[in-house]
Amino acid sequence: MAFWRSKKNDSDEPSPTPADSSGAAAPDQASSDSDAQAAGGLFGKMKSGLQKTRRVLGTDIRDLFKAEGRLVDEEFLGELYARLIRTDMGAGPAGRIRDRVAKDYRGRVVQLEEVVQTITEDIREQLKQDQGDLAKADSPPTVILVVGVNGSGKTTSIGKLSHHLASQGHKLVLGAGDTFRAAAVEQLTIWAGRIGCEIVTGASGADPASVAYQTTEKAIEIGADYAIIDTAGRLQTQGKLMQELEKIRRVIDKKLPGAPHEVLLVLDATAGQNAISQAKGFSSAAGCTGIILSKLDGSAKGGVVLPIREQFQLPVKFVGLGEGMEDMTAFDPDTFASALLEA
Ligand SMILES: Nc1nc2c(ncn2[C@@H]2O[C@H](COP(=O)(O)OP(=O)(O)O)[C@@H](O)[C@H]2O)c(=O)[nH]1
Ligand SMILES: [Mg+2]
Repeated sequence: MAFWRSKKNDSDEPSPTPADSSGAAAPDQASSDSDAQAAGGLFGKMKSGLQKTRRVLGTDIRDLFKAEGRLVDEEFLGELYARLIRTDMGAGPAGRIRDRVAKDYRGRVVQLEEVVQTITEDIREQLKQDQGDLAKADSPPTVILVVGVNGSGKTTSIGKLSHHLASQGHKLVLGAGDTFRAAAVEQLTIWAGRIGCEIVTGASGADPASVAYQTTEKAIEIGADYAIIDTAGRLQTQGKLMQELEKIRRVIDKKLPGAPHEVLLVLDATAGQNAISQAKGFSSAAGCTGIILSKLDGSAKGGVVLPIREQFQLPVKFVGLGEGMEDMTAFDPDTFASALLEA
């Protein structure tokens, strides 16, 4: 998938996380991950980021089994379903997994590993998606707009994405479009300083659309590869917010026809099923093209990615796995499903 994968060869170790205070770096990934998944750093990172969800799902499912295996009957299927539901994957996806296990094994005594493999495969299939890569304009700059409710992780995700793009040698401009909160402008300015890239800010309370316009203009002027624009997550009403996002998109397109090339919706994984209602509010009005699922590391509800994929015609492009600069990876269904269930 996207560029993160290209790093897999040079990192068997978890990447250093300079700004990370969460202590979430994978401590014990070295031994068991290495064989089937040569993804190395990425797989380890995903696995440790999913620790909380893994603890719920993996432990729960393992608890269903005794050493001699378990008969797959209605009781077992009911218990399995209840445990899947606890990861916030929702009734649809959990029901499909249960039905698949029923179809494959009903009336048989099975071992844990067989069932885990079936569940992993099913999750993988449910998550299959096209267009997981970050969009790229035919000619630079690629303009990326980042939307989502307050606190979902927009600014932090922009920081992480920018850090990655900059470390690949790309030239960037950030746009501090959340002009309603002075702290938001400061926060993005700190990221720009860390990364060493340009930032366009407006005065406090300035028109966010004009900041977006100027950011696009700046990117063209200095020959940047990417312009990444932050937005406010809350106005007086949801309708006003959507109108504003619409206006931001319009002025960007006016400056650079066809832009923004990507509108990324940031959803907070710790919100579990509530992330779905957030997505409903944004996805159509804001013209979203992809999702960043943030804070997977802090969530035991990582299963929520299944209903997100099920209900929105939007690919999950990145997942946030911590607060540090390096704590984001491209989303890859295979890696995700394996990391979720592998012991
Ligand atoms: N653990 C963890 N924290 C995150 C992640 N992404 C963002 N945060 C934290 O969530 C809080 C809100 O993030 P922020 O980027 O300011 O959200 P915004 O209001 O949408 O811009 C901050 O304390 C971030 O450090 C993540 O992937 N993992
Ligand atoms: Mg912000």
